[in-house]
Formats: sequence, structure tokens, C-alpha cells
Amino acid sequence: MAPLGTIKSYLENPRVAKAQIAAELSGVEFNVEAFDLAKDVTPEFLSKFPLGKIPVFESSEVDLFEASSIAYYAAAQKENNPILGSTAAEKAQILQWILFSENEINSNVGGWVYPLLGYGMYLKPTVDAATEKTKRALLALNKYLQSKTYLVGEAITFADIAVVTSLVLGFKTVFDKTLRDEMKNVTRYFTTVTSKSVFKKYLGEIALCETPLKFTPPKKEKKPAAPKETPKKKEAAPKPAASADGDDEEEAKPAPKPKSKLDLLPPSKFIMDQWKREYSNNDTNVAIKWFWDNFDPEGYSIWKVDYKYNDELTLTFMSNNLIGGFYARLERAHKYAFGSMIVRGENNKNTISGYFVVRGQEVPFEIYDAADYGSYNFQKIEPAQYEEKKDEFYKYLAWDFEDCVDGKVFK
Ligand SMILES: N[C@@H](CCC(=O)N[C@@H](CS)C(=O)NCC(=O)O)C(=O)O
Repeated sequence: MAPLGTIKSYLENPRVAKAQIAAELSGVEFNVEAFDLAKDVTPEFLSKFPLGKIPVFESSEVDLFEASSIAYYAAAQKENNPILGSTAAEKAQILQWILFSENEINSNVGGWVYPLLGYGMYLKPTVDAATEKTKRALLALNKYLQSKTYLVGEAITFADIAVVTSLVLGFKTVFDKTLRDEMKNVTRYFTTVTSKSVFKKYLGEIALCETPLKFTPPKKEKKPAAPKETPKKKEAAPKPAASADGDDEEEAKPAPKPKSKLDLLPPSKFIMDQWKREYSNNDTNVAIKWFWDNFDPEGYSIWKVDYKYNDELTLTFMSNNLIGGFYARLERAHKYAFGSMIVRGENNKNTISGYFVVRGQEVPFEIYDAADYGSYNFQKIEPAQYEEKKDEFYKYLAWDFEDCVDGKVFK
């Protein structure tokens, strides 16, 4: 039988394996072509696949992105394909597990592992939150698998293909023995399914993680000694005739950028950049010690921040997007501010709150000028209140609340 079309991706991608396994179990096959995101993205590719992610699928009938849809396209070729479920209930359960594999496993394992692999920036609270969300999903799956060999019915279905392929990265890199012992059913299930010949064929032998990936802060490079500045000689030659109005060269230079008022404050021993590095590279309980050892309450101030319209918030991911939108408008404040804002609660009952540390004793122009500033209440924490607020401040920085669902750090 002729291949259905061509999948383009880097090779050994479990997302491609998902499509290949579904195809083989459905009696069809794909061509697979190596695709390098660094070299092969052309305007033509982007006009077909504007998201610019791989795998993608091309054929005379349809072009597709999203690996699950490519796999589904293969499975849908076979009439009454048992791997897609027989009854309405089975079909719905299969969809449930496809969504679970994407939303609860793939995206959270990605949030945990990619920064450790150097894809994207490592932000400890973000990685910690993704780790916790992954574990929550794994423990739920573990419970479900207590009395089951496969997810839906008594044989392999698309649900198993989706879930097992989404677990591959985690089992290879961060699901160490301790975690595997906490989710014995998931481990048994994963090793049972991946030892089946069709899974082995496309996923290869999977070595379970022995030493989990950990973040190693980049080594600080020694700065080369700054070259001594040699004062520029003043031109002795006649001035160029370029400026008709007689301005000389000095005057023609653009005016220096207006400084922030904050740059005129007396110097502070608390170095904001240094704090941000401490926070990013260490556990928060270590970083917070540095914070209080170095904080300068005269040069900086601490603010509790609450969204004013918490009772209007709906889905938690939308609340988190609001925080992202606020930060996006604080571009000029990075040098002077640090913040950690979190979403607490659940869908249709959640709040946005957090803390900011800012240069000076007022909310600076760089923050209050942002369009969304009016939606937030900034309440100053006076030095006399520090002792009383320390624990809460720490919890907001560490995202250490039981009801914390998500959040964003402003650095
Ligand atoms: N949900 C998509 C995710 C695709 C995806 O994230 N692909 C990665 C490679 S595995 C990618 O193309 N990343 C490039 C980027 O994010 O720009 C799927 O399952 O196909």
C-alpha cells in the first residue's frame, strides 16, 4: 500500500512514533522525512504551517500539524478501527486520554524537562510548578491503572498510544527510581506497553532514568579586563559642511536618553540583578536568605499586589494570561523591579495576587504608566511589617500555597 503522505520532523521524536504506531496498527504507513527547524523552515513551509512546529504531515488529500491529528488520520483510514473504540463511551474515553496526554503530560513534562535541557530559560518556580503538575497527573493515572492493563477496554487503543508516547521523555530523563516507586502502576503499564514489538519498533529500547536531570547554573564567565578608555581627540580639522544651520558635530548627536528618575537615587547595596540571579539559580529557601541579608529598605520597597477584580476571574489559565499581559507592559521596569504573582484557587473561583520589590519608595513611573496598572492594588509593606509578612512574602516567591495553580515571575 502506498504511504499516506509524508511526516516531516527531527527523527526519533516520540510524537512521530505516535503516528507511526497508530498507522501500523491500522494497516497503513507514512513516509518520514528529516526536518531541521534551524535550517529547513522556509516561507512556503510557514504558509502551510504557520505555527512553525514539527511534526507536520503533507499529502495530496490534507496537510496536518499536531501529532495526534496525524496519528488519528492514520487510524481513521480503517473502518470500525478497534483502536478508536467501538462504543460511544469508548470513543469518548479515548478522547479523554488523548487530551490528558497533551494537556496534563506533554505540556507539563515539557515545562519540567525542556529548561533542564537548555531549551528556554530556567525559572525555578516555573519548573517547580510544572514538576508538581506532572506528578499530580501521574498519580491520577497511577490510581486509574490500579486494576487495569490498558486504558480503555482490554486491548491497546489510541488512548495507550497517546499516553505512552507522551510519557517517554519523562521516563528517560526525570522519572527516577523514587518517583517510579510512587507510581508503580504507571511504571508497570509503561514498560508493558513499550515492550510490545510495534512500540519497540518505533520508540526503540527505552532506558529508564537513573539520575534525573538537574539544573546546573551556567558557569560565570570571567569578564575580560575592560580596555582603558582613551579620550577621543577633538577634531582639529575644519567642521564638515554637513549642517547648513551651522550646528557642529557635537550638537548634531542625538540627545542622551532621558534617565529614569530612579537612576538618580543614592546607590544601594541591594543589587537587583544579583537578587534575580540568586532567585533563578537557587531554591527559594536559599535565595530568600540572601534577600533578607542584603535587602536595603531605604533604596527599595516591598509591595503586596492584588488584582482588583478577582471576583470576575473565570478560568485559571486566563487569569495567568492576565498576569502575562500586565508584565508585557512593564518592559521598562525590568531594571528596577522584581515580582512574583500567582493564580490561586480553581476555575471560576480564583484570585491573582503576589509581591513586587521595586527601586525607591513609590510605585515608579515604569510601573504605574502600564495600561493594566489600574487593575491592580499596590499596597506598600512598611519595614515595621517585614517580620510579620516574611512568611507570606516567601510563600509568594516560592509559589508555596496549596491552592496555587500557576503564576509568573517578573524579572
Ligand atoms: N502539540 C504539538 C507540539 C509540537 C512541538 O512542540 N514540536 C516541537 C518539537 S518536538 C517544536 O516544533 N518546537 C519548536 C518551537 O516551539 O518553535 C504536537 O504534538 O505536534
